[in-house]
Amino acid sequence: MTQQPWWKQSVVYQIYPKSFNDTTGNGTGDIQGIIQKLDYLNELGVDVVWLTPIYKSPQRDNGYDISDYFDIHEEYGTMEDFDELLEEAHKRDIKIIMDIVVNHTSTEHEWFQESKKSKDNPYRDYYIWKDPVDGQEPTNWQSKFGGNAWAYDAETGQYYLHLFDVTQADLNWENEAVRKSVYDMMHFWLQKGVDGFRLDVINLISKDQAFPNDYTGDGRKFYTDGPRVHEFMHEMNQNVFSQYKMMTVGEMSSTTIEDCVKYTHPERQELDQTFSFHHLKVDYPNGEKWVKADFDFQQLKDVLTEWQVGMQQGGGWNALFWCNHDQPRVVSRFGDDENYPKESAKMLATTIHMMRGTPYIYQGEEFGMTNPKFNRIGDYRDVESLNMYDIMKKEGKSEEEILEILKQKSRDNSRTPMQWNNQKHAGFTSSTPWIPVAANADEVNAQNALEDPDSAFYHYQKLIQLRKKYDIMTTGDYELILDDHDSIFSYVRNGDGEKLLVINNFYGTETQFTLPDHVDVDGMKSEILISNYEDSSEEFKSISLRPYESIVYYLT
Ligand code: TEU
Repeated sequence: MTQQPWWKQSVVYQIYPKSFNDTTGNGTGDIQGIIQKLDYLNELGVDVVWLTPIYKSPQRDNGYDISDYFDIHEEYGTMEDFDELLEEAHKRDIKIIMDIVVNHTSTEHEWFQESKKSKDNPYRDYYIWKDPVDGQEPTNWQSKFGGNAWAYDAETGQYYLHLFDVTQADLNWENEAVRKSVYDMMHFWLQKGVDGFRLDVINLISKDQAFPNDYTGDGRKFYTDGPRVHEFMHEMNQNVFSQYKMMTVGEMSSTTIEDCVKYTHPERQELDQTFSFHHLKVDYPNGEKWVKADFDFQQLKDVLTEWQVGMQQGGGWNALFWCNHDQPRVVSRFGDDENYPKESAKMLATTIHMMRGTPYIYQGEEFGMTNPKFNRIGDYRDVESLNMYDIMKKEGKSEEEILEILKQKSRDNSRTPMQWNNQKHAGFTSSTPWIPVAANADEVNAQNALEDPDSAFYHYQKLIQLRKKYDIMTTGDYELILDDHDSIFSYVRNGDGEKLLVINNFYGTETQFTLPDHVDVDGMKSEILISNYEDSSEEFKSISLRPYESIVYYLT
């Protein structure tokens, strides 16, 4: 086949170090814990590991609040541990990508400490400071974690912008010195030998310099894919990325297809891949996250399809994912973690891995970890969840109602400790973990999955192997079929004289699949590449699908 960039045929595994594996017995995961599990990742077959932030940080937002970009958070280990991890991973042909958080820093970062000292401090312009307007916040923009996005500093009489927590101050990307400092930091990690970056909320770095009030929304239209963002991304590419063999994936908050095509079109030299989140808002009625709601299946198909087709036509490249450390567990969200945990976990894996893009697996997803369903507010740790708890309390919601919402929506749903085995604390730690282990750890764990040839783990392993063998998984064009079927998500990947026919039943009831006439399969032979029932039908034109049944046919 035509030569593809290596990262198009790769599968990435996301590690949230805090919850992965604790070797020191302090209840928090660490770098040595990751090294211990590299053989496990090798068995799964992933090509790349993305580490969420391991830098020095006060941990208000679990490391997305960085106080020193050149040092390792002490609970995770030392720079020597990191160097060892890099070496051990590379020995096994596993690449490591770092999480780069440069929309903001912790207010404990030296730059901010200097910046807040006085209006004429050389670092003042590293951040976004504004005078009060009528004795109030400079704009009505809202923080993503709740409340106004400006915080007042009494000493200098100005406000600083924080789109996230009050301890996460936004950097001023208009300032060239900021950009230069960021590029220098990136070179430091790349020269160590890391293989790429995941760039946190990178589409929020360019703010509308008029700083207008937003009378119809929360302010995001004035900084999302902002005025100079593509210029900054190209500059970053020229100053840094283009000088290394590496991959880049940008996390894009509330973005558009048009912008993501721009970010990832090879000729524009910005980024390689983008994460977008619209398919994960199908259980946010009217865009509202903090309510309990079922997901809208038709919307899920429509949104994913729009992105598949739009990015393909524009020449861009998607990062494919269901789960990360900010999202609830997919088997609890779009599957059935009680009645069909295995079937639905595998079906969801197939649905996303067979699409056009680079798939990401979030730790524990590979053996079907579920939401923990915490019953007490005391079990939650996430700054966003705790802020929203207070806000919902003030709005007059009952404790019970709030807990039901958090059970479905909290970011902590994916942050509970990795369930390695059925020993105490799921084998994650020898002491009390920083956040409770989910109650189903005795059943749902890596060891059980490894011992069961029919587990989701081996299904993921197979999907990864198939990607290496069938180029059409990377190159085929995506076409949705049975567009408005109320329980089947089916699509075709079209290649040159070959096709993948992907059929997924998204519900726990039987349903009938009939291949539409317009799909031209005349004279084609079929072979089942992967399915989640032992005896799936060889005949693909008309199939009676069982609960959550998922089949992929290779047609030539
Ligand atoms: O998340 C960006 C982001 O906007 C979300 O996914 C966020 O969790 C959501 O809007 C809350 O409703 C990234 C990181 O992945 C997240 O963990 C950080 O908290 C955030 O940036 C700030 O660095």
